Amino acid sequence: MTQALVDKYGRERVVATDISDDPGFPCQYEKLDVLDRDAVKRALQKHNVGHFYQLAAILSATGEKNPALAWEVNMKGLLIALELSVELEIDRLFFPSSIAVFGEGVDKNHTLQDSVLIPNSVYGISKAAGENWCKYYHGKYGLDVRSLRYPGVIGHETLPGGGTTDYAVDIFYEAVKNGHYQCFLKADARLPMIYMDDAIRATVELMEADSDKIKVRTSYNLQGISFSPEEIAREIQKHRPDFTVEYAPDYRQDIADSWPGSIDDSAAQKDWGWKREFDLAKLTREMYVSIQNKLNHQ
Ligand code: AKB
Repeated sequence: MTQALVDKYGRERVVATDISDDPGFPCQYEKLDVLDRDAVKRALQKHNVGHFYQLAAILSATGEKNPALAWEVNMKGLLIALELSVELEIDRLFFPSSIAVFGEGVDKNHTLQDSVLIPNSVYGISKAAGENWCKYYHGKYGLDVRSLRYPGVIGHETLPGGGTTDYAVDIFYEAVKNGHYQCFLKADARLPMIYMDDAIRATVELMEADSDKIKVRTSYNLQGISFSPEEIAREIQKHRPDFTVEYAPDYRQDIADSWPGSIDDSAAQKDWGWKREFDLAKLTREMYVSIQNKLNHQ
């Protein structure tokens, strides 16, 4: 994400933050805890921030292990961002939501934009509440806050961090390294996913769109490609024919069972022109070859 923003705006106009020491961002850097309101305010003022991407979150699987922490980080982090955006008159704020907002009572295929939100995970509850906070701040204070319901995001640069869809990244590392993967979801657990490049492009396109085009102020459904572990394994076998997978579903299967298999993103297509570029074959090729190169050069 940071690299895409640097490519677009230049390194002197982008500031990345993290709770740890600078992991090597290609731009200006601030070490920052998103729950420290004063520190966030100082950083926003110091850099005169116009577009604020508040991406920090505890994901679904980690959230189930530590619900209080997930609620604290996901909700308090957002509320601080919303309050400061109004106070400092930030032009635009981005909030990452998720397919995890969906749970009971929805069609599992092509889940509609306006479907009921009854999530089963703490992560999903925090995202559903967060979306409504965004809509509230837009309505009450005119804050230009925008959001996407991300599917599982698959990329080769960053290692996954505590999500249910993480298997779809792990599987590539294990395929390249060992030719074998033990999957924590069932073979047929079909979920919506998206390749990192498409996810980043969607985010930047949403943030760049004219304000009058943004009709959804909760969060836009974003669909990339839906597949199951056995489908992606078959695709990986085109690159490594001896690749094998065994299935040992754990508590993450319950989370996956509560999520849709695909979501309908026609509102994003219509309102601001969203269109995905990566299908399963292209995603698999990019992931497999990039991880192979990365591991060969270590
Ligand atoms: C997760 O698995 O928790 C995330 C998500 C779908 O939001 N990747």
